[in-house]
Amino acid sequence: MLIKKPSDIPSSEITPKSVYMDRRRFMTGATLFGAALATAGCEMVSPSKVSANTKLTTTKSPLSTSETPTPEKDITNYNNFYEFSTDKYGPAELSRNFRTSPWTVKVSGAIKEKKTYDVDSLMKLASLEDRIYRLRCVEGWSMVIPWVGYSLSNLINQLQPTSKAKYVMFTTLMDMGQFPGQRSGVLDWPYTEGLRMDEAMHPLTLLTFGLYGETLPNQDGAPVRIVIPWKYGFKSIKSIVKIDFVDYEPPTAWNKAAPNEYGFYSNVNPNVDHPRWSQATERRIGEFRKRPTLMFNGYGDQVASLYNGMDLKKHY
Ligand SMILES: Nc1nc2c(c(=O)[nH]1)N[C@H]1C(S)=C(S)[C@@H](COP(=O)(O)O)O[C@H]1N2
Ligand SMILES: [Mo]
Repeated sequence: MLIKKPSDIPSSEITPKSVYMDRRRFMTGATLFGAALATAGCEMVSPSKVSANTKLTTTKSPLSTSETPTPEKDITNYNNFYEFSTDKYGPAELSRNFRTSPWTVKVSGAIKEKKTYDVDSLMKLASLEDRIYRLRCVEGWSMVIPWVGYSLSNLINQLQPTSKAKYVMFTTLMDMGQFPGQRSGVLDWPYTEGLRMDEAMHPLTLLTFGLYGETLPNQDGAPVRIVIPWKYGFKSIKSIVKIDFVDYEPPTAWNKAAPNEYGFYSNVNPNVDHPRWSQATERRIGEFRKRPTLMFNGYGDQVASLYNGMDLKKHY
């Protein structure tokens, strides 16, 4: 976000179809190749990411938008995931061999009992829902994404936070070997994010394991991420290994990098401009004409009351 002046990304700049079609074809080929070897009894080659395309059993959610989801090829080829690359088209390629198994998530801090979940058991903690949410990137583009997950409140309730739990802090995996971006100083790694307790408990806040009915592609934050649809996309932290309950406002990656540009709250707000560009409009990926950006990304009816009495220009 510091790198490119992002407000205007014409949809023509999204990877030309031929490029990802080729990539697709290549991946299908690789999978078939791997399958053939497996049949022949060779254990050496593991074709990339069988686990990234596992079908999930889900139910529909009344919290979904009725808007048409952005095509999967855009959601999975146009990414912000700086641990892999600051180039939007980089993560799809660079994350291909990312290891999401085994994967554990540590929960600690002001809760009844510290715990380490295997991600598979974490996924089974509540029933998975299809949640179609708008995602508004602070750079000025947006998508509609059919996530799969359950409200984070399900986990939090099970953990029984104590009265000292005022905020929740999330941390992404630190692993320079797998994340080439972590060898650069573009952000202070590991990426961290945070929510106030009432925000974390809000039913819209989704502990997310999949999209388009399958487990998360690596570039979208496999195996588990958070999605907070009324906040700018960078709050929706990917590939989480730690959830901590604390009594202070947690440091967050983008706030540390540019505090005057990215606040802790980062609620989508068309009336508060980024210092370097307007936030009044956005470009929905795949569309030509810009749309007006909606207060709280259109989720105001559900979340505005969380901020009663707060000056949202000050708490940007
Ligand atoms: N760990 C981590 N989480 C991250 C990011 C990142 O660079 N690292 N980018 C954020 C930003 S800026 C956005 S817009 C969304 C993009 O999610 P998507 O690529 O699945 O659409 O992820 C967010 N979560
Ligand atoms: Mo973003």
